[in-house]
Amino acid sequence: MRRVRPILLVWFLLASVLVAACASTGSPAASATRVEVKLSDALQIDLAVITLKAGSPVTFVVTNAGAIDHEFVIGDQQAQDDHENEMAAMPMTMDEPNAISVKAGTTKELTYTFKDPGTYLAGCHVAGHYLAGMKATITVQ
Ligand SMILES: [Cu+2]
Repeated sequence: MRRVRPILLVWFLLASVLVAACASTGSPAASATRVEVKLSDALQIDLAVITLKAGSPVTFVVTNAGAIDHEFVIGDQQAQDDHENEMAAMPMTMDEPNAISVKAGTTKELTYTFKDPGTYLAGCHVAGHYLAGMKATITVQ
């Protein structure tokens, strides 16, 4: 007479899995969208996602797959031009809120929040790289 209905058991198991999944993403850092980025010696910046949302943090996980150092600088055209001029005046890469230098063969993270929708660029300003086309377009909605 007494039987556990299989459908209830399935729902219970599903609920347990969901609760476990949510519990593991509790910290604020983990709630940022993560975007894989690859920098290469072919002077390319490959972003896994190029359309992002304004107002929420994005963590760029940037891997330098090359044998030389590169940079990952986020910003609008003006910010890229400014950074290009800075690097021309003093070719020393520094980490800033919108920029990281990534040594050959390493991976580094940069968390950034785009405040306003628009078209942005990611660029590398190691001497000659940006002008040679080491940039990518990011659309923020
Ligand atoms: Cu570069």
